[in-house]
Amino acid sequence: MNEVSARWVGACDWEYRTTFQVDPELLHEERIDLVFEGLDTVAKVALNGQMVGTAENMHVRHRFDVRAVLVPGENHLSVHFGSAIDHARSVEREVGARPGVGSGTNPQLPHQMIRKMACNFGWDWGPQLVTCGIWRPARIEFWSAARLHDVRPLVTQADTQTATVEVHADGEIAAEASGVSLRCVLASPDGRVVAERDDDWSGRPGGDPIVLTVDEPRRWWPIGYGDRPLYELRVELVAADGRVLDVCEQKVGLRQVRLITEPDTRDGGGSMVQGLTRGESFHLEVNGQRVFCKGANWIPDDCFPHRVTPQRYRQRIEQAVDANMNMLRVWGGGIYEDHAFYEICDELGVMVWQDFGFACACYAEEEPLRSEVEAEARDNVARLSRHPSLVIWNGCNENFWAAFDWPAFEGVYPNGELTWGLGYYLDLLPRVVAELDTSRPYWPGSPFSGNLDRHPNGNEYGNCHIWDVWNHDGDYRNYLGHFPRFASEFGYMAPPNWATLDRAIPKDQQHWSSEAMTLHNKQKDGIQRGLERLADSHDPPDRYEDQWFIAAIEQARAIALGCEWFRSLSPWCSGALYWQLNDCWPVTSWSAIDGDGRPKLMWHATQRFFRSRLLTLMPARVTPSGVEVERLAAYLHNDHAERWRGRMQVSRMNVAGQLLDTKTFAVDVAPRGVQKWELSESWIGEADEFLMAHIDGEPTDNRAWWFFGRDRDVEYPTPTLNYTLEETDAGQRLTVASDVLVRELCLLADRIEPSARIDRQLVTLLPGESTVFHVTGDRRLTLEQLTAPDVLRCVNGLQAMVPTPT
Ligand code: BMA
Repeated sequence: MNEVSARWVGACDWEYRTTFQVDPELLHEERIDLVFEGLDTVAKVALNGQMVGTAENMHVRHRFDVRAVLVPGENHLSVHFGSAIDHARSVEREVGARPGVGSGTNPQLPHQMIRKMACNFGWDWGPQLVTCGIWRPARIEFWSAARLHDVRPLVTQADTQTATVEVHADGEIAAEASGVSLRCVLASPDGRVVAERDDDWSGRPGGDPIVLTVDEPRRWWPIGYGDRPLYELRVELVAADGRVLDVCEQKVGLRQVRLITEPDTRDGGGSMVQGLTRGESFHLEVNGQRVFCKGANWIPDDCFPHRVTPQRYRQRIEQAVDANMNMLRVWGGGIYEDHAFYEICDELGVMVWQDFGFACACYAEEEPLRSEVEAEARDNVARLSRHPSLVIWNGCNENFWAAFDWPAFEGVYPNGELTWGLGYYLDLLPRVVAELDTSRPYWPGSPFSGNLDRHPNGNEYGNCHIWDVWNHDGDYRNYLGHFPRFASEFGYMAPPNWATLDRAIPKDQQHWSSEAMTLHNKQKDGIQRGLERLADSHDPPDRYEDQWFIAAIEQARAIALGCEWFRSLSPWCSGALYWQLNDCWPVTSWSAIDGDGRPKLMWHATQRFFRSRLLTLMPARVTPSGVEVERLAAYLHNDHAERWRGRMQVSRMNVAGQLLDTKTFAVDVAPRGVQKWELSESWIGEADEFLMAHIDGEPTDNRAWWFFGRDRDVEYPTPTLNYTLEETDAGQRLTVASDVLVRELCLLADRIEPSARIDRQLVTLLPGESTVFHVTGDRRLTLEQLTAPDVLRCVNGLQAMVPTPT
């Protein structure tokens, strides 16, 4: 409950003070700047009692001239922060109140009236902890003649023969310095100079770039499509007398990105799924190669973002890569992340979809906000344009959709009188991108359908967010009623892992709707909705342990179904980014990784459904009603550059273990292709039946399953499990064998040891099969601990809720 007791912090003004010494020698430099990489947010900066600057935007860098104020010896710096809440309210009075949502169960605050990370005011997964302070590094720069500010190496073209890098160097000339020139040297990843040029330099943004041409470039590719060679760019400012005045070194990835939006020339746009009509493509192409974007949405990884170190970014992004993702969408209600985030993405080949900072609200286009918005767009486009991983700029999160038809936004569009941000998304932001960054596309919104004549969240055009499944329709099989061109959000809630709950929620409050659990579930009606979802397929149990397990399993199944279906729609669909990868604190949310960095069961499911070679059983055609499936088909997804050949076996069985039918097919999937085998209607089975498909030579993890019944209606057999525990150099191996079908076996070892990590979860075994769990952590666990009732669990036995392993 600490969130509530800390809320007063955001309502106060704060002052930060420090004293520092200056070496008199340094005062010989012509210019002295006090530089803040980030001030959060409404600040007045004074040096030695004199005001040197003000700030009202968390998302921009600030530079204040302190030449006249700085003294040799002792100096006193103070930064006074006004309450961000008061500031937002006063701007609201000035420009007029506007609708905004997002804060979930937190008290509603006008987050859109200040340029500060919106979710700091609380979100439907985040606490309301309105921060204030110096959140990124600060320093004093002493310099003479000229300095570099941002270097934007824009890769405007990259094919197999040549790549073009336009080096734009923005900076400043101190006084009368003339004859300053710019020298650019580009070296290949193995250190060979491949391009080099000198030119005059005006220091002004918008000046002519230095154009470097690289022959036979080694191109940067997203993970799964090729390597990620990074070239080294060195840019020097050189004075007339040959002195080097400033240097900037950066890594450059040579790649070309395009967003292809073209009308379909045939029904379904080439998809194997029947029943699709026509619309317009929406896909990203990197180096001329179409990519299917597999990933999730990224939110600030901590409610106090300064705590997110490069190591933590790496851990989180590696978790995304280990789950076979190739894209993260940095969502607009958070922050423009640190370079470290994008550098790791550059290195690992994770494409970044970057939103501008607008989410779920109407944004005034008048002053004092307008200039801040422009400054912020310019600053961040200039700062981040060097990263090859950043493949698309996006105007806003859900603001078109909200203006079109969200109840709280009634009267905003088309005939409303107040501005709501349209001019930002369709004019200001694309203008800034066109001026400063010609190396990647811009798209006005997520979702957006290409023009204002169409609903922004349709299936046939642009990208879409699918929220009616979790929020309204219930049964997650309704994902099958959607056929997006690019699904940039869809989510299903589940609680955090046990060790995370234990840290944050007292034991006696670990139940579905205790006071603490309610505070740690921020969706309006989230508690109730979660219970309704539990009831979709089960008779909800009383014990929280059982509710927890069902919620975690259902989240994994729901998002697996959505992602496998959207992949099956390819090439009609070209992206599945679920909501959301991470959390910023311990909370019941839609995340795959909880607030303490522990993967949920859904993360383990992600490893399978985002595999580059995936076998899945899905409907043969679009089912507008969602749940009713008339025919199934096996789809093989081959995201490799080589063909996928083999023999596929599809079997119809019942949960008692009887084989009812089986078929084999010769498989030959084209590189980067999808192949489909339709099964006859007679393969639609009874509630206690299921289909299983497998390809010779593929690991058993890559089997596809389709269970016809809801758990409530299926009598899974009671397993007699056999266990063996072995010690290994890395940790422990638990082998589990079963005599009967076991559905979704999980080892929830963090219940007994918070540091425990398990390599796999959700393992379905046929009668007579076994599986091995690798356990690592700070402590060895006993067989008894690992096989205790709430630790080793499966779906069998859920009806009775009596754990039955022997
Ligand atoms: C969408 C997102 C977020 C939100 C999520 C869950 O609206 O863009 O704003 O957290 O759904 O409701």
